[in-house]
Amino acid sequence: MTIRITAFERSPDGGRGLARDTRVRWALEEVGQPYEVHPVSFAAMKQPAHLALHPFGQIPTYEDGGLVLFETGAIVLYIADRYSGLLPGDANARARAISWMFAALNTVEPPILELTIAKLIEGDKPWAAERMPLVADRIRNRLGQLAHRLGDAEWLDGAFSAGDLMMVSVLLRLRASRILDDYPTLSAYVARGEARPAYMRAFAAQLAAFSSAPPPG
Ligand code: GTB
Repeated sequence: MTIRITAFERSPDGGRGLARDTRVRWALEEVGQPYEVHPVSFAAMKQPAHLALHPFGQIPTYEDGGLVLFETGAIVLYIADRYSGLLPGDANARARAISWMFAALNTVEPPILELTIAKLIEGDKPWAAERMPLVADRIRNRLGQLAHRLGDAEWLDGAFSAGDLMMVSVLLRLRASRILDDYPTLSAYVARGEARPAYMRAFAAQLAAFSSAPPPG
């Protein structure tokens, strides 16, 4: 049975690859596994059929035979564990790569999500402008620490791994804010991720799906 994932029928980002299905597509491309995509509308995501796959009514989900997964961290870890190409064979190196996956999701992504919330959801509040520098400072703090650890290395810990896949995916969301421009080594790191053929295939696939989707009704 072919692996099946869900993705936005029409992504609000206009096909810039920022929705979280892109990281799952990227992981599948890295390990060379074919997959099919089931597009879902915002309304369908909250219906029982989708809630049976994802308790929070979100995308992406992952189905393979009888296995149903949600949460991109769990999905990418499953893919990396099941197929070769995203985690090193050495047990310690493997554990370190998984640490970077968790760091991307639990330490670096939260302040970046705060920025999205501050802009898109709280932007019209009277205190929004006052809060924005605090939100940006939290991101800068993390980026400074990450840049320090990366140094001049190509990837976070030896060869490219699921840890880098997740970190690059998370950092990509900063592009529109230009904050990343102040961290040239991180910008170059993200560019290296985007230049990987597997990422380019994943990006093109989500863009094609967006282009061919019917206009929102
Ligand atoms: N922790 C979960 C995971 O990692 O899988 C989070 C999943 C999640 O947030 N899914 C979002 C969703 O389904 C899509 S990716 N949202 C609909 C809902 O909650 O009702 C988040 C996202 C959405 C849009 C953009 N964008 O347009 O730029 C970027 C990212």
